[in-house]
Amino acid sequence: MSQHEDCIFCKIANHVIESNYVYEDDLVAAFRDMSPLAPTHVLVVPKDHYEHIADAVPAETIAAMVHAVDEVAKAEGIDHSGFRVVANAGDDAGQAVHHLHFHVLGGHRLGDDFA
Ligand code: DGP
Repeated sequence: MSQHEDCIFCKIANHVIESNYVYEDDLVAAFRDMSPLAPTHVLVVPKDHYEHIADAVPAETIAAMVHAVDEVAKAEGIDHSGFRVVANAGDDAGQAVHHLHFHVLGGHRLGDDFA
């Protein structure tokens, strides 16, 4: 396991700081975004630190993140109504937290933008 000392998502995913968790397994944690843009706005985060989706993320970790999206959608009751998954990477995408995360958004009719 490799975490970065100053990374907020490393701390939340590994329970150094507690959050509002929706799902967790050995590789990933999912918790509610602190500034929700939709009725469901959950972040799926690996426990190891990667900058973004193009940071040589192991296939096993990507698979765990996709599985977590499925679990979150079911737990939130949005698996049939629909949802959106967003992964910002780098400055032009406006990535604010430089630890890989999927936004899972749903619970109302999503617009053409992010949420
Ligand atoms: P992005 O722009 O893709 O890097 O989005 C980062 C998201 O993370 C943003 O929607 C707000 C959320 N966020 C930032 N810090 C925290 C935190 O400490 N706790 C929680 N729950 N969410 C956070």
